Amino acid sequence: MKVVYSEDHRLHFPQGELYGGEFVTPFERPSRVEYILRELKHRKMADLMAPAKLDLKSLRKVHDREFLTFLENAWVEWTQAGFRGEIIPTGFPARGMRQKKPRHIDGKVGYYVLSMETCITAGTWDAALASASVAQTAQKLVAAGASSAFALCRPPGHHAHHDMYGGYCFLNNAAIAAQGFLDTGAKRVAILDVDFHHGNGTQDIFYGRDDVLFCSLHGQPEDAFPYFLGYKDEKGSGKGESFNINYPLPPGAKYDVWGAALADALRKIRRYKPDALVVSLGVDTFKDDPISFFKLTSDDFMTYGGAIARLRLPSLFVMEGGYAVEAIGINTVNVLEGFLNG
Ligand code: SP5
Ligand code: ZN
Repeated sequence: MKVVYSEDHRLHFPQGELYGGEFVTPFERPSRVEYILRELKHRKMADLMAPAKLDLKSLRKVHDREFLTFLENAWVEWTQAGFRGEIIPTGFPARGMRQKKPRHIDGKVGYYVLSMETCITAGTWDAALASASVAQTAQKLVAAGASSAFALCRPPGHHAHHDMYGGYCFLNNAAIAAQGFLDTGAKRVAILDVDFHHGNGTQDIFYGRDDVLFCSLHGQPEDAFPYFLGYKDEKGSGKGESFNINYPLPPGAKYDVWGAALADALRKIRRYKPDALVVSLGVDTFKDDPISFFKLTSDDFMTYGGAIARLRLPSLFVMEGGYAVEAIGINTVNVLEGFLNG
């Protein structure tokens, strides 16, 4: 399988993540990618390729122009304001307050962020651009006729809205790829989000549209990040009505429960008759993941890779989460191998 990868992911590595009132080493760390690469090489599945320069067209269809400008300039504005730490805001446009973008950078960050664990650093913008270009290059390989490709993206993307970042995500790589398929001739694209967390950003971006079917399996929002989106009754709006499908699942869910939800999602995707499939591939559904509560085993990842393959669709896998780092390579590559054998 073609694997698109850029070393520039290393430009993004915050010193800290706010977790339980402490600053800890971020769960979303550069070594994640190294474990995946090592396992791909070990199984002789690392047909590596560097990304081409990002074509901004699909990016601008998915993200707000002012939001992109904010991300690009945030670090300079933050340091010019005299701040010495990594970028974490202190105030937010909470319920009942005005949703207007302030002038001061601290306020602007509060306006554009959706969760405070995600720091911006000097290298974040370049790493996010590289990650988006990885997704876009892999998408073009599939659009040009490859039956599948793996975009080894870091930082991840599925929590990034049209105009918000957070949940370790800045640019929505899967959404950029889906838009890329539409821009290169596809009529309909399905996105299957199997990361433990709800793909709130992807949902937001395509909520009013019928040319992208979005299906997400995730920890139910009553108990799991991102907490404020991901309920079953979020079905899309306007002509997007019924093209957004959420499968919120309870703590402790094993493959019997998770796999049944997947089977339902695969049926809906088949019925939609998409021209291409984008898989938001997070392996934080693993039983030993440090921040999640599903109980999938390493074998389960192989099993569901095979189930996805039986859709027989041109398929792009886009890396999202997964924080049990010693197992992240095995679990991720199990999905890809299950797919190739499926
Ligand atoms: C891409 C991705 O997987 N982003 C995840 C972002 C999660 N950030 C907040 C984590 C809060 C975890 N709280 C869990 C308590 C577990 N004991
Ligand atoms: Zn996740």
